[in-house]
Amino acid sequence: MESRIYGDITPEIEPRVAAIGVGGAGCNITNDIYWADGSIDTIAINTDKEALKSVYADKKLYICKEVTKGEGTHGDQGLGRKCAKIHSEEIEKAIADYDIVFIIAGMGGGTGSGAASVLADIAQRQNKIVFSILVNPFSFEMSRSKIAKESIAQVKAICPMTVVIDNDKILTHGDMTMEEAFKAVNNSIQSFISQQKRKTTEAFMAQLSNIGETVPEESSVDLRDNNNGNGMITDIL
Ligand SMILES: Nc1nc2c(ncn2[C@@H]2O[C@H](COP(=O)(O)OP(=O)(O)OP(=O)(O)O)[C@@H](O)[C@H]2O)c(=O)[nH]1
Ligand SMILES: [Mg+2]
Repeated sequence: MESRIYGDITPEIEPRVAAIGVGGAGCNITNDIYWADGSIDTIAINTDKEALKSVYADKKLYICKEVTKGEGTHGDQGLGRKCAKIHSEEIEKAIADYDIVFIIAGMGGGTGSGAASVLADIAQRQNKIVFSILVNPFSFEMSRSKIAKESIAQVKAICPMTVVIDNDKILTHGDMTMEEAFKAVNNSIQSFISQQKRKTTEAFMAQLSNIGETVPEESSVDLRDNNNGNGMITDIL
């Protein structure tokens, strides 16, 4: 049986986890995580200066004063992508220290739609465990669905562990205002991330605890087992 020897690393080390919100929805959700779960670092990234000011996060990245003049992209995902690429070095530095990252973005606008795949690419290149949590706009936001569909496909092509949450789903839970609906979806995303963080950390620690021993190949933990077999995690609401 093939075996592997791991180096001399202390098994007590816990993985470092970050929730990275990009665009309005992504930053709103990381703001909620900032207040709810101190074990997850939060990074808020936006092209909209005022929106970025209004949220709390451990780190904030403003992308990009030269391009959007701080007003967001007004639905232009090409601009969102451009801004993320211009700031890719800053993004690389901001996320470098984490082992597990959750990229969170609302689809159908410009910033989250354009930047999410750039972020996923940077994180995958740094060999992290990367989850992407994407929010599909309400079906009544019709003009946004085409952009959303294209952007989701771009992220899925890069990040196998992508979760898509439909804002629409919450409408089946009864009458509520838009703000209440957003809050309900945001809460369920927040608790999904906490659960997923716990499961992935357990698998990470199990793998570390084998360090220094001879580990049979078959017993090594595949941290990517948390999906449903086809690379997608779905239906968290
Ligand atoms: N669940 C949830 N969805 C949101 C929230 N804010 C916006 N959305 C959804 O996300 C979609 C994208 O919106 P934003 O995230 O504001 O867009 P953006 O990425 O900032 O893009 P631009 O402002 O155009 O640069 C919207 O069409 C909404 O359906 C939120 O707080 N929670
Ligand atoms: Mg915005």
